[in-house]
Amino acid sequence: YCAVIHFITFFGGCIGVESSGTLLRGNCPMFWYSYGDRCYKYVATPMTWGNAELHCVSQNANLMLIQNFDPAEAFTWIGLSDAQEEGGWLWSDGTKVDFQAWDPPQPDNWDGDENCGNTNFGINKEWNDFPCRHTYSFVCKSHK
Ligand SMILES: [Ca+2]
Ligand SMILES: [Ca+2]
Repeated sequence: YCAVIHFITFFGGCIGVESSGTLLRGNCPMFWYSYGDRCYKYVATPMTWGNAELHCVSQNANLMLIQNFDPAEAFTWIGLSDAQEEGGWLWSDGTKVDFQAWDPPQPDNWDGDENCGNTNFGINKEWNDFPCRHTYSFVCKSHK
């Protein structure tokens, strides 16, 4: 969990650094940010959860897995879905869900129609389940 906080701090720093034109991108493609053994890209264009994941997959990536990541602190899709089995939350890259940060009483599957996860919800900027067809910004994550 600490690593997540460090990443947010790091990424915030990156944005400031990039505006001055000296960002070191490591081995990541242009417009991607390097952290550890991964590359990250923030996509401001709002898309449905499915289109967001497809956008990431088309670039050999997946939707971001972490809590609380967005320079604008707006609702942001994360790679979390229970579309396969109600209540059976999975990360889109196949990783086991061993850390969760739902904003209680979420996930509530409101109206039986909420199968995708977003972050920056509620006062603690945690997770909510929401209809997948809604469009939010998102972050892609890839291996180097
Ligand atoms: Ca659901
Ligand atoms: Ca919900």
